[in-house]
Amino acid sequence: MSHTREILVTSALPYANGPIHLGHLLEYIQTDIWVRFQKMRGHQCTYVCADDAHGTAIMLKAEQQGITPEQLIEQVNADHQRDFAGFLVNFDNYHSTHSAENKALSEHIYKACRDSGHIATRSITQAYDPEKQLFLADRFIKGTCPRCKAEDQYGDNCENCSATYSPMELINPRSAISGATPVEKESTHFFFKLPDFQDFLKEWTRSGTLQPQIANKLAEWLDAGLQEWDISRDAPYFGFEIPDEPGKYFYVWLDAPIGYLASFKNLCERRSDLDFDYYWKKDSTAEVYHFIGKDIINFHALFWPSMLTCADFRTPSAVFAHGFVTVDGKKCRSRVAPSSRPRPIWSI
Ligand code: B3M
Ligand code: ZN
Repeated sequence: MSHTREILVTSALPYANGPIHLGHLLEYIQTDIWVRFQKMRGHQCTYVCADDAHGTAIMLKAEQQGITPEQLIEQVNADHQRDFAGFLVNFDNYHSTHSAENKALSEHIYKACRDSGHIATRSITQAYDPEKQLFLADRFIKGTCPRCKAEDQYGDNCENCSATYSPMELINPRSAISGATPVEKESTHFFFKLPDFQDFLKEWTRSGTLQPQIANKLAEWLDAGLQEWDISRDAPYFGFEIPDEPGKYFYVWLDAPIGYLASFKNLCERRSDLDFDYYWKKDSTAEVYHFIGKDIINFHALFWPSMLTCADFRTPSAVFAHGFVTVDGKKCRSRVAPSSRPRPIWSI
């Protein structure tokens, strides 16, 4: 069959630390309908996805269950694929970010950013769990709010009085993992120099790639000035080690969108009618669309096009952002709930 357009479509990659819920399904079913429509029109339309398999939450959950992270992500991948099949979400490929393709592509993109001068290195101070020997992200620290004295609040904001603070300002801060009192500790981190892409992004976000409401929201950030993005995490971490930097790992959000490329590459290896380089070369006439939730627009419309540009890949044709499923006006285990929202460690 002859086709007139070549279209690659993705949905956000679900975290490999829990089951698919209603909020996820909104997005996959929406994308699936769009893909089916394009296929029915006779276009070559390819829908890829993958599990987002890295990060501290996955490492800790595997530990709790007494299994390796590799075992955990394999089980969750099987569950996810079963549930998607049950809802007839028809991916052309479902892969994992913990894959050989993703490792190679992440290293390639990182090196392109580094070698063109867009990676900075500096020492930062963070909270550290001396018992567990682990740097603690804000959501893994709890204590009493310094303002209203509400107990059991997370490290970055108070759910009672909405105060925002740094975790070490909490009264009686403790690690949500071990209960130990965190100490401050320095380590070297790697940063992607997002401000270098300010002009490019001002142009790109207004070039028809985004819904106007989304472009307006991004314009607020772009006008306020962009910050460098911390792309590294210290061992122990479940992810890919940074090339030439032993003990340092890519932050999960660095290799997550690269998972779109990796899943497509994995498919291209078995499909002679699909050419990875043709789809992803600069100025390709193929089209690339990402369906995502509005909470992760910064990753897809700021960091992602900048990183792709650095590595001489094309940028997405458009990013389609949707809102949240609500029941009686409340987020119903919406897409951010199970993983990226602060939650106590015992219910991760
Ligand atoms: N796993 C978070 C989320 O589902 C993250 C998406 C990755 S998309 C590259 O909201
Ligand atoms: Zn408070």
